[in-house]
Amino acid sequence: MTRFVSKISPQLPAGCQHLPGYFKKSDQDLLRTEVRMICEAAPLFRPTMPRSGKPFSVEMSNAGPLGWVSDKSGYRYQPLHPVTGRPWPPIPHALLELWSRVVPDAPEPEACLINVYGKRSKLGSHVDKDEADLVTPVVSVSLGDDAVFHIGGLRRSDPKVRLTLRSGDVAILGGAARLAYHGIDRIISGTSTLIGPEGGRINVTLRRVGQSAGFNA
Ligand code: MD3
Ligand code: FE
Repeated sequence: MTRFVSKISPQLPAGCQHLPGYFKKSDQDLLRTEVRMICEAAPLFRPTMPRSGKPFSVEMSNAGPLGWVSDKSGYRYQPLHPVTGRPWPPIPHALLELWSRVVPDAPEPEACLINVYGKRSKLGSHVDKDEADLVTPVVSVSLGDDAVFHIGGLRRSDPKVRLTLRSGDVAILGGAARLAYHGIDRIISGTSTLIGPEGGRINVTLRRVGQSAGFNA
């Protein structure tokens, strides 16, 4: 007698959409170049944790009217680079076009956060809640090495699903998933040379911040 042992295929939470291979290689090359140009105008900085001052393992920069920063006094969005004091460069056209295609009804993004991961970088489980607008989806683009991403529910203790984000993938985080705990467990080094011979990963997120960019210590 045959027993049907069905393997439960991991279901993404409602509102979380993964679009594998959205960008072809030539688009990925263009986006990597755009990110390099942003980082020349707005150099990468290493954020630190509020209170503890512990440095992140990820380096960051931003484009757009507002950029996300974190230091001992808290997480916030601000119009000026924390080191150079200059405004952030504009969001590249290719990313504004992505936004208008995948979230056509949303108002334009105000922040484009660039996360740069080395082989050992990770991003602990967190909720993105520094925006006044917690309804408009967040749109993410992955470039370079594969990453193991996890997403759970509204509570840190909720069960998590894991998926691999690969170069060229887009993720749209809206609906209930907008306030879900998520993070990057690890980078799978040696899976891409898009960023350079040493590998590495870049993630770009487009966000609506909304009025009264909050101050959340
Ligand atoms: C789920 N970045 O910058 S992108 C972040 O790969 C962040 O660098 C990760 O989490 C990265 O805050 C994950 C996918 C992502 C982005 C925003 C989300 C997932 C999200 C917001 C709400 C829920
Ligand atoms: Fe996040």
